[in-house]
Amino acid sequence: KQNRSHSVAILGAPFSKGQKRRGVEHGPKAIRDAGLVERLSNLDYAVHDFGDLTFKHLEKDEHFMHVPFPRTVGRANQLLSGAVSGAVGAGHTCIMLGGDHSLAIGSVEGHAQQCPDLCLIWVDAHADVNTPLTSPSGNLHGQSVAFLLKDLQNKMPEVPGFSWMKPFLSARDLVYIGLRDVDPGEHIILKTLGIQYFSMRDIDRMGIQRVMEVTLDHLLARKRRPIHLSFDIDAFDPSLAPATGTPVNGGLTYREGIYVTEEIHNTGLLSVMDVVEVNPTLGATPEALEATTSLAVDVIASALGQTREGAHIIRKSGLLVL
Ligand code: 6HN
Ligand code: MN
Ligand code: MN
Ligand code: MN
Repeated sequence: KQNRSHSVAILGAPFSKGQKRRGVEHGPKAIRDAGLVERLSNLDYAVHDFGDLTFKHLEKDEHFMHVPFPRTVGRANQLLSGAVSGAVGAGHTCIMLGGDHSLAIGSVEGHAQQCPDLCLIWVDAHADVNTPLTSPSGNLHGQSVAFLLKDLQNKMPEVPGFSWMKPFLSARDLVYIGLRDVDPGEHIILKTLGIQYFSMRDIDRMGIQRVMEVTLDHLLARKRRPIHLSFDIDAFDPSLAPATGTPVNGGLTYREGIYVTEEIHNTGLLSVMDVVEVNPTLGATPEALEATTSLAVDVIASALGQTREGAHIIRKSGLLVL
């Protein structure tokens, strides 16, 4: 069950133009500084840190409707898509460090180039499934899923910067966990497409154990297939992850969040994980920032097999050294 034969690729994506608050582009450095590589090396992975991608801000990038920086966001995601596809193609389990959540467009798209049958678990306070027409803010980090879903194709205008991709994901290949701030247009989409989601109310009602059972059954019962886990740090309660741009009260506890990643690890199917929306400039104190970044490292380590019960590796000889 332990998937330790795989090597892990870390891809930094210092990008913030999918929303209006600066600072989230420093997420990759902050998460690395919290000790990510060392923690994963301690789990006995070969860790390949590919460093940060270099994103260009395009000079001429007029709003599309009320959506800012469409070409800059589109281009960044095109670049990221290639990088994720390359890392997965080379046999790595890929950890993408954001950056804002618009980056999931390129991350999931690149993953799908290698694994067309992937399924997507979206852990977030938000559904990020607005279209440019339903979006109250215009921000592309609240629209990522709408770019991925085949089922929304005829509801999506042609956004400049995104002609390099086509939607490929079916609504039944997606499950949300942690929702508690869903816009009216998003709620219509969730309901009309019949998307499986677990709001914080559902977690209160069912418990996180049952939520994960139904989630994994929904996605994997017919066929075992690669999992893309897109983890927005704002899924956690703001008391645990304060350094983020759109905090919403009443989020996941530490134990609920870690249970989600433990269960995903136990499938042996995690293929790509995004960790996004860590904004180091929004930590009110150094402690608030440290809490957020060390939580990000904890969920990554847990998704890659760090256990709470402890573990041991049986060496060649098969003998335990006591
Ligand atoms: N995120 N639903 C709001 C919007 O602007 O569309 C918030 C989106 C937040 C996005 O946290 O990744
Ligand atoms: Mn999000
Ligand atoms: Mn969010
Ligand atoms: Mn809102």
